[in-house]
Amino acid sequence: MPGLLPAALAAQGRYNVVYIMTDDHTAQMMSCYDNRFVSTPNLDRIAADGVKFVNSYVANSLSGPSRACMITGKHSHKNGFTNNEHGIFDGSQQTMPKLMRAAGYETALIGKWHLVSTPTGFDYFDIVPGQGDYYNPDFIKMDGSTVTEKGYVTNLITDKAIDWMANKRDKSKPFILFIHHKACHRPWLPEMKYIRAYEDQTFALPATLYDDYEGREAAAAQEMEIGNNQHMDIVYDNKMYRPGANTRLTDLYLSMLSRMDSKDRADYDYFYDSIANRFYAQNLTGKALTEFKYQRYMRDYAKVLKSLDDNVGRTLDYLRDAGLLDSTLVVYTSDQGFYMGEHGWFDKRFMYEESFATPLVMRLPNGLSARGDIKEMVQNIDYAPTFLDIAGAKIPDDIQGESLLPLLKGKHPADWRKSLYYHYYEYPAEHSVKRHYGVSTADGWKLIHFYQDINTWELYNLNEDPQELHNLYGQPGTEKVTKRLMKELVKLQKQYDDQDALKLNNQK
Ligand SMILES: [Ca+2]
Repeated sequence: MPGLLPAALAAQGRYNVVYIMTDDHTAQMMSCYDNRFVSTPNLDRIAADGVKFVNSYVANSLSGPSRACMITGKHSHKNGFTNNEHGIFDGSQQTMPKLMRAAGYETALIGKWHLVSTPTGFDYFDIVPGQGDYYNPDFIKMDGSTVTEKGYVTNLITDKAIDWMANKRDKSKPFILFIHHKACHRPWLPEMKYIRAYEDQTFALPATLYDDYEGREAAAAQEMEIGNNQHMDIVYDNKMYRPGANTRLTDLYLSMLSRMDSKDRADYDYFYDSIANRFYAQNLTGKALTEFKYQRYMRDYAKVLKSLDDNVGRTLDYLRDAGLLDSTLVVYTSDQGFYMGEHGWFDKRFMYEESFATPLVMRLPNGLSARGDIKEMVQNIDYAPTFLDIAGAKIPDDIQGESLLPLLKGKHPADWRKSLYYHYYEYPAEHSVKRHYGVSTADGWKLIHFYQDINTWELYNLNEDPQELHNLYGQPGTEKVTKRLMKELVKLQKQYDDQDALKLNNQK
C-alpha cells in the first residue's frame, strides 16, 4: 500500500510495532507482575495502557534459541538454533522480519542479536557483538565495521532506536523496530549514576533459597547456585575483587571493566572495593555467605534494571511526542525468565516456572480494545504470527505459533490452546542443566523428561505445589493424570514434528 499516509495505514490496522526485548529480565523483578522487590514504573505504563499476559512462556529458556524461536515463530528443532554453544542461525530461512518487509514494513534491529550470523531481513541494523558490553560498548554496523561508542549500553541502544524512528526510517511506510537490550544479563554492571542505588534495601529471602532438590535428580546436578562460588563467581558476578583474585572469571571481569573511562573506573573501584574489603574481613561461610551473595546479586540486578526502566520510559515518551502512540503496538518482553534465588539459583534453562515464564506486556494502539490481564497460555513462537497478522500478511502454514491478535481485540476463543511444549538442549555446558522437554497445561500440571546422560521424569501439580518442590512422578494416585499428560506431550510432539523427542519418550 505505498502512498498511504501513516494515519491511513493505522486506520487499516497496519500498526507500527515497537518490540522491546531485554535479556534475562524476569517477572519477579517487574512491579506490575510482582511488587515485592523493585518498582518499574515505565514498564508498568505499558501494561496500564494495554494488556499483561499472566501465562506467558518461552519454548527454550536460553538467549539465542529464544531469539530464534521469536524471529521464526517455530520451535528450536525447526529453526535449527537449539543452543548457544554450537549454533549459527541460518539466516537464509524464512523469518518474520523478511515477511514483514515483504508486506511493506520498514524493519530495523538495534542491540543484542546473539544469533552469530549476519542479520537478514532488516532494512537497518546496529547490533552489539555476541553478548555485548555494558560500558563503552562496540556496535557492528551494516557495512560490517565495528565502532566503539562512549556511554552505557542501555542508553546507547535507546538513543539509536529513537534516532532511527526520528531520522533514519522511510516515513511513508509502517515500521517494525526490534530494540534488543543487553540488560539485565550477567554480570549486572550498573550505570554509574545508579551505582549506589538499592544499597539501603535488604531483599526478602525466597522461600526456596535452601532447596535440597529431593526427588529431582536434574535439579540436584545443576551448577547455578548462588551460594556456590564455582557457580556464581564471587568476583565476576558479585564484584568482590581484590588484588591477586584468580577465580574462573576474574580475567573476564577485569577486561569488561577495562573499557571504562578512568574517572568512572575510579568511582566504581571506590564503591565496590569498600564492600569487598568488609566482605573479605568477615570470612563468611555457609548461609551467611549465600545470603551476602544473594543481597549483592539482587542489588546489582536492580540497578541495571533501573536504567532499563528509565530507557523504556524514554522510548514511550518519544512515541508520544512524535504522535505515534495511537498507531503503534508496543511490546515488552524478555528472552526468558530468571531465578532470583528460588531453588537457591540464578540463571535460567529449566522448565520450572521462573525461567519457563517470561514477562509480556503490550501497550495497545487505537482500535485494539483488550485491557488488563490475559490468562490464555501464550509462547514466544506466537510473536511472529501476531506481527504478521497485524501487518495484514498471510501467516505461512509452517509457522508454529498462534496469532495473539484475537486476544488483543478482547476476544477469548474457546478453542485456544490448553497446553504448551518446551525443549531445552544446551548440555553439557555452563551451569550443567540436563537436556529436557515437557508439557505444561492450562489446568496447572507439568510433565518433564530429563534425558541424555540421565533418564528421569518429573510431574508437578502447580495448583498445590507452585514452587515445584514435590515431584509426583510414579507416586500412587497419579497414574491417570500422568497418562493424560503423556498423551498431551505426544500430541504436541507430533503437532510440532519433534521426531527426536518422540523417540526419547521411551528411553530406557
Ligand atoms: Ca537471556
